[in-house]
Amino acid sequence: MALILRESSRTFSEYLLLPNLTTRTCSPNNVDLRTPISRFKKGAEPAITLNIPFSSAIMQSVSDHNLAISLARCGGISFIYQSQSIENQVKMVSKVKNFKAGFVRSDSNLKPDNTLKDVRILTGKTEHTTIAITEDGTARGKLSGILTSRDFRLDNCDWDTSVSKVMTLFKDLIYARDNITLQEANELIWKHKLNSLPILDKNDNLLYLVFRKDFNEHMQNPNELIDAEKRLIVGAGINTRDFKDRVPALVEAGADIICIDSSDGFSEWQKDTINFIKKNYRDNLLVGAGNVVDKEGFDYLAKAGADFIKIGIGGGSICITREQKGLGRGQASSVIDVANARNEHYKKTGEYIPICSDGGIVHDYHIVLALAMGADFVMMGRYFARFDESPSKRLRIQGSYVKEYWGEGSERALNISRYSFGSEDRLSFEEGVDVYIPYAGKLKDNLSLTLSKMKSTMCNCGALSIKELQEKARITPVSYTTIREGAAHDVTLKEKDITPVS
Ligand code: MZP
Repeated sequence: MALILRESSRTFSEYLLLPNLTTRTCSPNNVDLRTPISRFKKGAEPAITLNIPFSSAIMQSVSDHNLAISLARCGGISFIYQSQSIENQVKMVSKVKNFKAGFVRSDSNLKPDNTLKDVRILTGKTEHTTIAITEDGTARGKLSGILTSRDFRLDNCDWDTSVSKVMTLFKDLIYARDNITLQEANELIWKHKLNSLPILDKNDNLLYLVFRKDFNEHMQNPNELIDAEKRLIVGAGINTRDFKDRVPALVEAGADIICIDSSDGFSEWQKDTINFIKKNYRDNLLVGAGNVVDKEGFDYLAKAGADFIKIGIGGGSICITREQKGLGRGQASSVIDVANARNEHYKKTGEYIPICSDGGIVHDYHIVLALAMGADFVMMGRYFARFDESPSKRLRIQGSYVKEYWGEGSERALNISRYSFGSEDRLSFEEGVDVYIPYAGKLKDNLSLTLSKMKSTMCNCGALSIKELQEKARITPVSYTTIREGAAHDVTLKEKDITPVS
């Protein structure tokens, strides 16, 4: 007969946190959300520490280079999706690694013999008023000059005048070379009262422009997650099939950490993949594995050598694995069980393996619960897919803006390597759905609201760090009526668009 667990499986919504003594030092400004993402020995430092405990899901509708750049600039990490060709994934990773905050590739470019009429057409399209004039009219051409709206009068000019007659000539420009830091570039901008500073290679080809107007924004990203060379940190998904080709290509592109993308990580294929990585790269390449939901799964992947372990089966907002296959476990129960196994492993071996709660975060407080239950960081799909920076389309449906979001197990994503076994080469049935979610605007704005709520909750729990939260938090299971009592009840909510009757 099957082994039947006594405890039923629970989700985050079935728990609440109890307040602890909030001391005077407990203010949100003092809360430190840094957290390890890779295996480390007692007393040592992990190779990568996140500045906020957030990672974005290995999904087509979530983690491309744009989202990865925005999230890393806020202190978290994206894992660029692997359900695409190696070549495309490598391009995305390279874009993140080559991104230089504040160094913008010029999107308005003309040749010296273009006319002011061409300028009018171009600025009408881009709405940008700084135009790089290069010999061949491309963003990477040899710089001939810069033209801005201050170089000619809109109300009194001959539209057939050639650009070369009015632009600031190259010989009169202040520019810098590629090895300049952002801070040095900004100092030059202020010193010479410039609006923009061209950055050139040694042959005077244009590489980037640094704009004065972006100065403040750069100063506002103190949490940026960067490597030793000050490049943004990025992760990448891999699978258990083409890893022998995909991993070297991702390493070459500069991926800082990789993660095996699978709906069920308790498998010999994961072990083989980790073995390959550890044999060829030793500890120079960090690899996460998963997903698992219990001690057995954790112990297997820990022994195989995973640097972090991801938890969750069936809890994702777009996931129908539990309906289709009757497989999975409530996310809270999974995290609690795996966290206990991780702590046991730490006690026994002195080796700490970070764990990630993946999927099923509905409310911001669920993140705090996941951390309090032992997770070191969370991975989210729906949360990030709502933002401008995610790769999916924004649409307007019945007057409201929505974004598209689809599961990796849906027909649309066709992520065969995540859902089928061995060398099976087709999806016989779907495990995910293709949906709309409410559009939410910019990643940075939403993230700062979530972080404020999390820090505030942590202060209520008397904790100034994730570690302290895990040591001090008291958590209670709740009944259905307690959950109902937690929302506004026995009142009539005012609808915002009701017009008062005078
Ligand atoms: P959520 O944040 O939208 O609730 O869940 C995102 C997580 O769901 C992903 O990180 C991944 O583990 C999982 N996922 C992605 N696609 C599917 C599917 O199609 C899925 N079933 O379960």
